[in-house]
Amino acid sequence: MSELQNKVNGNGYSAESIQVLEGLEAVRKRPAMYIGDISERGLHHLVNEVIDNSIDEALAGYCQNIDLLIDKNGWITVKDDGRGIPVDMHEKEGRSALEVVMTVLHAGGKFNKESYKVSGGLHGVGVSCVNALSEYMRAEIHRDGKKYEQEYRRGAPVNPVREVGDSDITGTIIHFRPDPEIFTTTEFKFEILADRLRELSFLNKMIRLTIKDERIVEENGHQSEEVFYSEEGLKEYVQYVDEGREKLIDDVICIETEKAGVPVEIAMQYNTTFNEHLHSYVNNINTIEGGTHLVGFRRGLTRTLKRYAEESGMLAKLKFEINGDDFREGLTAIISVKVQEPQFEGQTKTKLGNSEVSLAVDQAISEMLKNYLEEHPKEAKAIVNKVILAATARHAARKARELVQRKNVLSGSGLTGKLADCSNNDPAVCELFLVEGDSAGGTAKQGRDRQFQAILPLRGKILNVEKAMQHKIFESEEIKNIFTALGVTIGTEEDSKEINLSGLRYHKVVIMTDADVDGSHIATLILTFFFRHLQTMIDKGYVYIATPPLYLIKKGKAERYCWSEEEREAYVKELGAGRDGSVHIQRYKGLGEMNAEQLWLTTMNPEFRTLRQVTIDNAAAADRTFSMLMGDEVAPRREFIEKNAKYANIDA
Ligand code: 0RA
Repeated sequence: MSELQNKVNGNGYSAESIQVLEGLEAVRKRPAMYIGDISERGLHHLVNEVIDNSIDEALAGYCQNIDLLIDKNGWITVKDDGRGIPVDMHEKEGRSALEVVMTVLHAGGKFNKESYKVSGGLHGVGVSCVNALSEYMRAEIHRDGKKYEQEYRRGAPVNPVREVGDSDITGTIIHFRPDPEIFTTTEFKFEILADRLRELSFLNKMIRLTIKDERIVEENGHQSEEVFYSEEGLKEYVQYVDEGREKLIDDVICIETEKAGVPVEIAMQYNTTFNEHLHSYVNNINTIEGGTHLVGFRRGLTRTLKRYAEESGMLAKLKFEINGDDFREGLTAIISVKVQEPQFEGQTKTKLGNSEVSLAVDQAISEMLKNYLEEHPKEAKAIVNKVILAATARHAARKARELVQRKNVLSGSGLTGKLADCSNNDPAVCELFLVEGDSAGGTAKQGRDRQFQAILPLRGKILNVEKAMQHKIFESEEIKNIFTALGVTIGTEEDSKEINLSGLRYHKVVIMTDADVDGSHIATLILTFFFRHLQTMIDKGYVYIATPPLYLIKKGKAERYCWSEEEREAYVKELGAGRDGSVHIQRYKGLGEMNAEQLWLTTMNPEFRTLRQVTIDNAAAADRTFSMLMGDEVAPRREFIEKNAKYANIDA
């Protein structure tokens, strides 16, 4: 009999509740099936799951404040001022409604039928799942002038729901400690949680969300308290994401409506950049793979703008076709829909499949845009001009691209002399190192395992793609080299941004730069390039950052590499500095200071190296970060860099 069941029986619980707990036992056996994974991402998912319940209460109109606390032990408390989870007897189950919500899989939604439950985590698993994966949980309910409480261990109630005092407030307080037996890490990151709250505050206007971190953090500049509140929702979200970009028109175009029973909210704005930035949500979940709502948005936008442009006569002189991409160049838009029974598809289950949503969004955007264009002729003209510019640039880009691809065909594999390729040709095991500078590139070529590691040296600062037009990107020697080495082609006749990964030759691409300011700038430029043009490679987990050591410490025959100041101090102490013989500390400022053997040993050898996988936790936040770091506007960039010493929001 399992530990879980033992505990329950010890408390005299019935056979029925054991059945229920078998459900939670399943969650503990296969946690990844319920929360995605058991690493940092899954861990933070627990918090999202709990907060989503409070958001539902807020969307139902009963809750205005949600407070998240990371206490000094690193444990979580989520408090809301809603009605409080009901504690009365649940007739069918024969126990408190609270206990049912906390211990029965998927009970939360079913149990309150009239509630319009649209929020709910990625997997929509409910708070009972969080309970199952917590070594300890406590629910505190304020309701009907009383305070009630129940505690749980690994999902099993420790006691029945009990009244513990009087109360003059209402609400729900959930405290939990994730189970270290389940998770590979139980350390919560302030930034990840704060980003999610910010996102939720924009997606659900007029709810006050706060976060407070009581842990002692040594780093400077760490903010331990933030409040998120958005009066205007998506409109402010667009302004937030686009803060670092120059506006084409002043207005954010917005709509909040319901079409065919589907609530639709859209906010969009044109800026002077050359990329499109669409972020879409279904029931507060970021649909990174898109889906029917995005299809409807694109279709409605293209049709409405095209009709306006044609009727205005502005396209008369244009010698080539305008395509869908052209209408979205420099467009930032956030689309949020609420769907009663969402069907999520795709690799990461973040692609909306419900066909009825496409028409709803299409109608919403068409109506909003048609009105806007009619009422704002000056702005409408600026938008159409931007579309024409985009079409013209696309034409130029195609010519440049064709030239590159033709050249590749002529020179056989098309690989430049710079690439030192590996001998294996199974992409699954092959690695491409993008190395800063020819000199470090040379060292890496000597040090590598040529069987599966390829080296492409890059000259200093590559093109800042954030500021460049499409055709410039294909004219850049370094970027052409990266595309060619990867074996990735981009753009077809119909879709100039389609990425074709079928020829991809490496499933690990490792960015290897010096561990100094210049090096991290170069790494950021390369990351920006991947984020803007090859994001699917990041999504698939193919992009990594190498971590060369900062120090080599020697004393007599003993030597050790160190990756941080703390490590260095500890080792110097361990060697007993100053007692006998001297300790020699070498600081590596660049890759070039290591010889081939050292570089292999510390940074390239899979047995000893640490690669940091680049992931995107929050696409809209990353979008903003890249535009802040690499965009045109200087003031927000300076402010951003001052606030975030490193890459704050890029979880690299
Ligand atoms: C079911 C019914 C009612 C409220 C809730 C659930 C509820 C759940 C959560 C979870 C976190 N915070 C929450 N707040 C409320 C309504 C009961 C009534 O009619 O008063």
